[in-house]
Amino acid sequence: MRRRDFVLGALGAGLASSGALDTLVGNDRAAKAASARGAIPYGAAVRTDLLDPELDYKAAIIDHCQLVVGEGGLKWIDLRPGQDQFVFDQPDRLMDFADRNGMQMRGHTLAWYGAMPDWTKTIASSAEAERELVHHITTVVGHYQGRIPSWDVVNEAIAERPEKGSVIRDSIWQERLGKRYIEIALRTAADIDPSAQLVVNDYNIENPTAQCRDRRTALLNLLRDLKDRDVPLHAVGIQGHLPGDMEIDREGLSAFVEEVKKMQLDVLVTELDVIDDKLPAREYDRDQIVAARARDFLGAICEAARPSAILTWGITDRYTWVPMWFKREDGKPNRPLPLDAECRPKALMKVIDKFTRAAE
Ligand code: 9MR
Repeated sequence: MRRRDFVLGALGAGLASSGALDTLVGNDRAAKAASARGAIPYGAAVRTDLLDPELDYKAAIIDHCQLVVGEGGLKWIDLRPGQDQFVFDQPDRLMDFADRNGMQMRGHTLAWYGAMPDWTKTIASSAEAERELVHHITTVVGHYQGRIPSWDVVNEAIAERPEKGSVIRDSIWQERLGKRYIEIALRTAADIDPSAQLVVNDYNIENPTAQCRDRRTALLNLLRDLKDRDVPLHAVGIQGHLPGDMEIDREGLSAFVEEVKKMQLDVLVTELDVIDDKLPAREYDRDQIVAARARDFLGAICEAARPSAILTWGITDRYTWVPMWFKREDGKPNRPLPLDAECRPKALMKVIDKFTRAAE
């Protein structure tokens, strides 16, 4: 995939059994249907500090992406080393890079349980939590007002294993404010930048397991509740950290997206990669399975709706979070992303290309 003439405004608005012929035909149709309505912007999570020292990395981003998102930088731990500090250097540099190269930047993320600086543990009361959350979102969304068209406002709000009574994941926000924190975050972001696409972003909803099914149900209930109460919300982000050794629940995922569409919400793929620690050692075989998983995943989504963007969590296997949690036992490097460690396109890039490129 090469950089294409592209209307960036689009954002606002055989190895595995999955390689079976009928699946491929179905996915081809889904890819065509999605792309026939114009190209879908593609983007990747970026390690901003490496753009300058690693020229081939920088070139790969420029060459392939219409969107960027900081892999870090806008997380509380990066932005808020102290309670009175906001350190915008890194995201400002990424914004600059995006501007200079005709790309748009997504914002990740405003309210999450993870990557929180220690001082936030001292937030004691619900009033203090609300004050901090509102102050943070007002300042950060305000800093980029009109320049970040899409925000992951709330990240990973659904409990790992949702059970009756505890469907929302523990976090400082949930502990102090209950699930009201989600509404507070969305309303504040909408007040500060009414033009931004506000996204609730989550993962682990795509496999044929009871856990994924329960997580889909919990997420749909959350979205419905927010919509019923007119809380400003525009889209759901499906992260897509796909376990390479598991099938995609195509039916379950398509049905989920159908429901999202009925609520007049958009869908984005925000963090696609394929966790390959359990896949065969041979690179060719592994890359084919990785590509097939992504094809099933994107096919199931695109059959139900056209995503407003597709982003991978990183672009080259040289820089990926995957080995932090999913190192391979044979010591071989992970290959979860569209480009290999030398920034050469792999089978996964072809799949992404097929789903994102406008029909010629
Ligand atoms: O890839 C990110 C890694 O470099 C960070 O150390 C980690 C904590 O900030 O977050 C990783 O990104 C996560 C993203 O923010 C939310 N979804 C899951 C991603 C992978 O863990």
